[in-house]
Amino acid sequence: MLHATKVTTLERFILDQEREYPEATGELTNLLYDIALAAKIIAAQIRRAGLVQILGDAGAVNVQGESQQKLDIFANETMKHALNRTGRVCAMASEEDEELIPIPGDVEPGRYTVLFDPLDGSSNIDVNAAVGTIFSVYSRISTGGQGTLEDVLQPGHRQVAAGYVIYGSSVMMVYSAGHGVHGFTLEPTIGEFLLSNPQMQMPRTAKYYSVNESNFQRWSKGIQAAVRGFKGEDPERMKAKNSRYIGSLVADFHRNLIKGGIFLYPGDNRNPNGKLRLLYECSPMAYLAEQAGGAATDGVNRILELQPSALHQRVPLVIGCAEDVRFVQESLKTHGNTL
Ligand code: P6P
Repeated sequence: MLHATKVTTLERFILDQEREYPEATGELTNLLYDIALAAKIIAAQIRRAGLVQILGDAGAVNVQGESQQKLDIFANETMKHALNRTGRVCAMASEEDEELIPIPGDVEPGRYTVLFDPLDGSSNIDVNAAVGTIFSVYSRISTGGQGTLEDVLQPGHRQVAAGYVIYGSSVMMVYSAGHGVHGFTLEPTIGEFLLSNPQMQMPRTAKYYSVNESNFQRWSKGIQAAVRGFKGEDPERMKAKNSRYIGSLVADFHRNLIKGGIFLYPGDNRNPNGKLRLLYECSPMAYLAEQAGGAATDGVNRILELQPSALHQRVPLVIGCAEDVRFVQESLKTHGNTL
């Protein structure tokens, strides 16, 4: 039974945060609502996916050369329409759009840029596995008019907010604006995100390791040694961890955030920079990981310090409990990181 006095909506929580942290402005608050609205619309469409025959490839192919599911397109258009006429955004970037996304000419560009993967893990839709939306928010650098590449190609430590929505057994929005990580669960009967996981903290060590082991033969010796360590090759050094891999970054990250885990998408001798994109997958997840007491590297370097050079550039990712991220760094030092 819902009691208005007992629930904290996303709106009330953000307004309380705004009061507590004077540097937070109403604009960023409203931007997070805009994203929450898009999430509710996407969630509703995903729930209906099996019924309205929008499963299956839309025939188009995205900039990554991956076939676009109709829900990919829907989620992308929903995110763009929720943001582009608010006057809060000067430019956007999306996994589904090759170029920077401008703001309509009749709208005064705002002070933020938003980068997003509108439907990450979409290949899992047809098998009803969890998928997600990932978002990253920066303050613009350029001084007015349409946003430019300079406004989006920023290192992750300059993010003012980041988060994801996971469309799973329930729909959750997890975000940080620099003061901890907070999780909200969608209460569908009232269409509100309610605070369910305040101040989320990653456990100190990982219970799970999460990696696509079919790539094992193509990894560097250092990554191979680290994964053997996670499997308990040297129990004196590290007990064996459970293996869990959903193949959806948001779902794998969300489990690791709550239960404690380490996720790896390393480079290999076929794709030296791995598969995941720096700007709208690795940087926002790294921001959350650090805010929750975890860590994120490309194996060696802190993700949040990488200077992006292109919208869709890929980087290797090692993210999760800080102790285990350090273990991978040590393994690369000891065994080498050449592919
Ligand atoms: P693989 C989904 O396509 C995605 O971009 C991430 O969500 C996920 O972590 C990764 O790719 C899975 O890739 O090669 O293991 O199927």
